[in-house]
Amino acid sequence: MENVIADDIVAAGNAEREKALRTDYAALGEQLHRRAIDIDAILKKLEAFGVAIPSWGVGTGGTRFARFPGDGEPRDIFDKIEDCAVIQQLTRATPRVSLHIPWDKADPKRLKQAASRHGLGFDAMNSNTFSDAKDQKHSYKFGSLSHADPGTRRQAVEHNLECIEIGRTLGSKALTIWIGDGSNFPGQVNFARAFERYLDSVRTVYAALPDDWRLFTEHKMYEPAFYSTVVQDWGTNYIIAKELGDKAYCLVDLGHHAPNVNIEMIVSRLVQFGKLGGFHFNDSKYGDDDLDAGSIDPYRLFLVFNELVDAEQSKKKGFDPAHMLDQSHNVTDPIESLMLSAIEVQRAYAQALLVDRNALEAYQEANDALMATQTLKSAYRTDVEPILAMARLNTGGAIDPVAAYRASGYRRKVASERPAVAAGGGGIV
Ligand SMILES: [Mn+2]
Repeated sequence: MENVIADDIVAAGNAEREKALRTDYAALGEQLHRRAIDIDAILKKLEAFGVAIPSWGVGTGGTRFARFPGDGEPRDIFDKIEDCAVIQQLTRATPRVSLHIPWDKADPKRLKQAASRHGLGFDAMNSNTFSDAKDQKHSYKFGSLSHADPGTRRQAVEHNLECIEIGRTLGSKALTIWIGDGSNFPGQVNFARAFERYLDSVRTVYAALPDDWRLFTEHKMYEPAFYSTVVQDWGTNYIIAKELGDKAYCLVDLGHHAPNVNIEMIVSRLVQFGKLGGFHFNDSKYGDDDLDAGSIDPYRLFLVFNELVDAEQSKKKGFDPAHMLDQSHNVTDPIESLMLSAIEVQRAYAQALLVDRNALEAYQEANDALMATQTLKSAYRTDVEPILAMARLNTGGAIDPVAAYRASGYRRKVASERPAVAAGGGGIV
């Protein structure tokens, strides 16, 4: 396996920090021991935990107003894989890349080689019927899988079938469908007919799914359509997964809900009825869906993981959610943002593992609201950084990934090798 960042740079940074880390880890271990928690068992779980990087996330995003390109942005999927390899090498938390077709279209053999050279695998495939590809026959201006015209729907279905075919050769095991279909004016679209057409289309895609694959459908409240959206919320998404069958699951993108919606409760419902497929992690403040995971409301991220750990520990049948980041970086180096976001997701998982579930249940049964919520808070307040850093050290990563990355000069190096790119995928789904 080929490391992109020189091993001696990572080793030098770790040597500087290892002693302090071991002291902090031992102190936290003692503290957790008093709470009857085995720190090494938590560490093992964290070492095995991964979240996928979206290929489009390593380029600078942009808004509908402007895009301000960064230095040394990836020019194609092979540059993107190299950037993803840096994130994985330093964090050891992102072993897979989630591809987007057609943005990442390339010879599958070369793709596979490029990824395995860096020890990376492929996560869910993402189709794109929310923008028109070059030379495509029918436009998606008025929709894709739910379009009024059967020819346009067929084209959108065929694109999804192609994504499955590409994914098969790459070793992917899932297809994620998000569509921008909807309307901007009351009366523009008949809600029921549009949804019926969507279901018809997606049934054809589902029928082509290999036996060991899963289909994830992703809901989003609005944007690009601003009056109505065909797959607008988790209720509609649940209906889709239910209509399609056992291989169909709902994907929850944290930024795709109205502000203040209780997302952890949606997660619980989907888990309870066996339809939680996975996540696109990010954060948001208003109606946006692109800020760095854990940057605005880390407590909410923790509460989501609290539900996931609850499900994991109660050994719910078929419970195996996919974890992916989906965010867009406008003012930071995408590699740094993605490294820290992956760590934020890990942190929420580690904190959720610390919840005393027996105590919590007892407080719930006794209607002790105050102590129940304190049980969550005491897990959330624990600084688990030594566990995360130790997991990185043990698996060959960097104790401080951003410091190692900056010391490596990687961005300066690729800036001189990669001519500036004007456009690129913007992390908009
Ligand atoms: Mn998404």
